[in-house]
Amino acid sequence: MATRKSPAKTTSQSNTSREELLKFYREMLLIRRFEEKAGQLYGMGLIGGFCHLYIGQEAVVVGLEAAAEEGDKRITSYRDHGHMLACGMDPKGVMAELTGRAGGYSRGKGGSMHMFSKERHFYGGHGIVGAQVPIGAGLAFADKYLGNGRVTFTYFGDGAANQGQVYETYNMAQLWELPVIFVIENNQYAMGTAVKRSTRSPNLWERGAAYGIAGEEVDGMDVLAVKAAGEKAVAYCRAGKGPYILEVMTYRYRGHSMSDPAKYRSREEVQKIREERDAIEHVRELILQGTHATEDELKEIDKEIKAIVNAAAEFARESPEPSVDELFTDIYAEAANG
Ligand SMILES: Cc1ncc(C[n+]2csc(CCOP(=O)(O)OP(=O)(O)O)c2C)c(N)n1
Ligand SMILES: [Mg+2]
Repeated sequence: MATRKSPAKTTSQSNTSREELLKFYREMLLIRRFEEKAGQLYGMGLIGGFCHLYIGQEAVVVGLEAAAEEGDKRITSYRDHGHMLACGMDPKGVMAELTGRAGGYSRGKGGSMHMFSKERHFYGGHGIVGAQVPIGAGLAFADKYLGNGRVTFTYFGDGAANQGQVYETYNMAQLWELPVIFVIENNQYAMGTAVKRSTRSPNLWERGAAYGIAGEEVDGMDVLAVKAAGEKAVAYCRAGKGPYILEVMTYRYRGHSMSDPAKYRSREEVQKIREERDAIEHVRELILQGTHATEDELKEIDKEIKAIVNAAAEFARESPEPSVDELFTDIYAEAANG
């Protein structure tokens, strides 16, 4: 990724209000602090199984959610905590699910990778790499059938972008002109495989051209650029022109999951991106340079966010484990007419 010389290069900066910058700052910080806390709880043995943190990628979901409207849908992989927080799910319910407690979104039975919210139109949380991509197109198919003008954000990683089912989905989505935005979160690595080691065609969004699908690359460390690209993609889909691909260039600071020895990259590489490209730091600079808020006001926001995250962790720890009867619930769906 190129080094950001100055925050002034941001495209849509002049149209950005104080309120919006502060909103982005708050939302990205909530994800970062929440994930740091999840990492701590994992270290304490309070979260079991796998836990994939989103630290470093915050601008992707926050920017795209700013382009979404009420009723639009989202679906993603196992790296899903940020997506849930950004679409308005309650941090308490998410943290309680991570810790396997009854107060969680799946009543403690799903964990990190299996959470859903009908109210917030969040369709998971999928542990099988790429599995959410055809499901995302299916959601968009339903919306097109119903003619409700909704758009589905279908997120997947650079590693998933090499999966066959992605291309079967591209074909059908373009054939049926489905209102789906395929968001490739290119964080440069799959589990430990760098993009350049897994593909000779590094521009992943360009693969849509084989199906006639439009798309573009976006700077995923710049929340304003992500929002602008998201608005363009949403307008395209809502106009009935079919699917759109956004390849959002980002970076994850932590390991693939909590149990990753990270031998495939150097500490210096991570440090350099944190120092030069961090998305939260970028917005912080814009706020301070534009005198939209003082250091003290930003510290107040940091405090508020920490309190929200601490309350979520407290709620999770106090919530009971699911009762044994829950073993037999949520297995079959109730038939709508029966
Ligand atoms: C079908 C399948 N194959 C392999 C795995 C193991 N696996 C889990 S995550 C992952 C890497 C995916 O990388 P990417 O799509 O770039 O997503 P990221 O983790 O970077 O968000 C792999 C190979 C899996 N869960 N499902
Ligand atoms: Mg990846």
